[in-house]
Amino acid sequence: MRPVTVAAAQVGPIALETTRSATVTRLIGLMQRAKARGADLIVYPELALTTFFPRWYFEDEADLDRFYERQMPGPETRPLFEAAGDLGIGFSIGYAELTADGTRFNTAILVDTSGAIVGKYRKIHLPGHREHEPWRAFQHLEKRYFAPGNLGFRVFDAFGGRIGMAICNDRRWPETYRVLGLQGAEMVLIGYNTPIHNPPAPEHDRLSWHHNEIVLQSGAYQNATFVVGVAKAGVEEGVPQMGGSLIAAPTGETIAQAVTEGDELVIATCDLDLCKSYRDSVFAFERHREPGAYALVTGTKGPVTPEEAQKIDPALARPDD
Ligand code: ING
Repeated sequence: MRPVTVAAAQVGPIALETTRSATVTRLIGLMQRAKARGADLIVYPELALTTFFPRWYFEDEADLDRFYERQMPGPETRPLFEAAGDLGIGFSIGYAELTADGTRFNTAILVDTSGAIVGKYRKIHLPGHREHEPWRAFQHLEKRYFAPGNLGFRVFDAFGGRIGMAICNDRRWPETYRVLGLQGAEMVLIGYNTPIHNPPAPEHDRLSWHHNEIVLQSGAYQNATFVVGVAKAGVEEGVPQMGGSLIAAPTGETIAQAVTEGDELVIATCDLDLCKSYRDSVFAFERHREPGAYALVTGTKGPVTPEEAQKIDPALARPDD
């Protein structure tokens, strides 16, 4: 048995004018409650220190700087690290990162019970658009405000197991989980900010919770890992964002789930040894995968014609005699 008690700390709306220190105080409150309920690790959402600012177009880039962290921990976030060290609990948190060379990333870190940063991830799948699109009820300018992550999908040995991280839109792409699964991930932590309305495809809106659940469950099952999905939820600056935070087991089942759209702890004790039941049988990658048949998966970004596909994977041109 290798139990890890994890708390998905769903966070309700954060207003534009809310100060970082007020938000950090709120996050520490959730941390204290999680510890009191036996959590070893608390997982906060994507961009958990500020409002989800990609919903607005900022003409003057100088107006963006206020949303990014230059240091982690910095003066306003250090109390979170100190609280974690005092309580003896680890945490993961998403935030907007501004690097010394001026690059902007949508980032998440993993901090162990000693308060040391033991993992960092920069969001690779950036959804939305780059240019201001006034027709939209609200913007989703992640392609404008962040660079694609440059650290790959990594795993980190901590909390007695192997932890992976991803952020929001990453959870919709099976490649995310497979790259982590191929490194032996046993628990994948994924914070998200998901507007319920998607202006280019309003017909999807009613399915927001369904899509969230199937991608987290399938990522867990198909890669023999626990998956912890954590929302920034509620109506934030007029934009409804879904909750639906949940913990999925390697069985593919949801084992704990949020029932509100506000601050809520979703807690489960996860025995990481449960991963073995799937990792050593139906998803014994080394026995059952056939990478020779997957050339198109990394051979092209978008769809290709059958002729182009045959150039990438000659097997597709073989006579089916
Ligand atoms: N948010 C959304 C997500 O992938 C989105 C973007 C919204 C995609 C609605 C599809 C439908 O959950 C972020 N921040 O990636």
